[in-house]
Amino acid sequence: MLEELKKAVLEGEDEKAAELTQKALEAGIEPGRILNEALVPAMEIVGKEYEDGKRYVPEMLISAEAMKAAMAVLRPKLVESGVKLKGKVVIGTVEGDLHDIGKNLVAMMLEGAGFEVIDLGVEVTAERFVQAVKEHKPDVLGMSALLTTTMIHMPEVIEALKAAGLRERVKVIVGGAPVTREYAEKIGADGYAPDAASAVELVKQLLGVS
Ligand code: B12
Repeated sequence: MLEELKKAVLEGEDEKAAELTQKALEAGIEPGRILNEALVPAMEIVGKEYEDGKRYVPEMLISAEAMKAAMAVLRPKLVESGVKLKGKVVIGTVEGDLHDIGKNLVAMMLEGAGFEVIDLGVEVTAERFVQAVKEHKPDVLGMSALLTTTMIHMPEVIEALKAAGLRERVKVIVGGAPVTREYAEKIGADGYAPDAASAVELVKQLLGVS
């Protein structure tokens, strides 16, 4: 059943993925096993195939959607069963920016890798990012920007975290098409990743988990 679920995610069959997750739960398979033996490995393959140029963004998105459908069924059970997630990530697209396809992919791949993800959506102001860090106490804060006119809000968020005395409590990572590693360094972020698969690697590396 877990193999079948893995295949459904790989092939981007969202309804089937949700159904199989439900069946697996009904069959008494532990939620943690469903996550770690079907969903996470499927998303690892997706990430690898994307890195190797064997998959493109649309094919990655359909798998991410299937993963999301499965997670919707699994998440409450995971919480109940107290499975220890690898870490908590708050993510959002910065103020003035509506682009969320890449951010959603990053969020879904992180979830697929076993992290808890709190997605603040788009047009997130510095104030809301700071509020979310206070409220959720994440290990990592991720910001996405697709416009050269909105990426300038990233350093503002970092400054706002400093002003609130929260900067040391959270690792800040940034991404989005106009963002570069140099820019990330310049604004004092802890990391940058060019795509969703490497964002997962980056977060693992920053938190020292595998
Ligand atoms: C789709 C799209 C839109 C859609 C967005 C729909 C949505 N829900 O997201 C709509 C139509 C709404 C839109 C609107 C606009 N857009 Co637009 N849009 C695009 C387009 C075609 C694709 C973006 C995309 O989704 N790429 C696919 C994803 C998977 O890639 P990605 O976002 O880069 O994300 C990956 C990485 O960057 C990284 N990543 C992303 N976020 C994060 C975060 C972290 C923490 C990490 C580690 C990594 C990471 O991982 C992701 C996955 O691999 C781009 C062109 C392009 N080729 O980029 C223009 C583009 C970004 N848009 C552009 C513009 C100008 C606009 C508008 C201003 C147009 C207008 N005049 O109205 C508006 C602005 C609206 C606003 N206020 O935000 C310009 C930006 C120019 C610039 N340099 O600033 C671009 C580059 C097009 C162009 N060539 O002119 N757009």
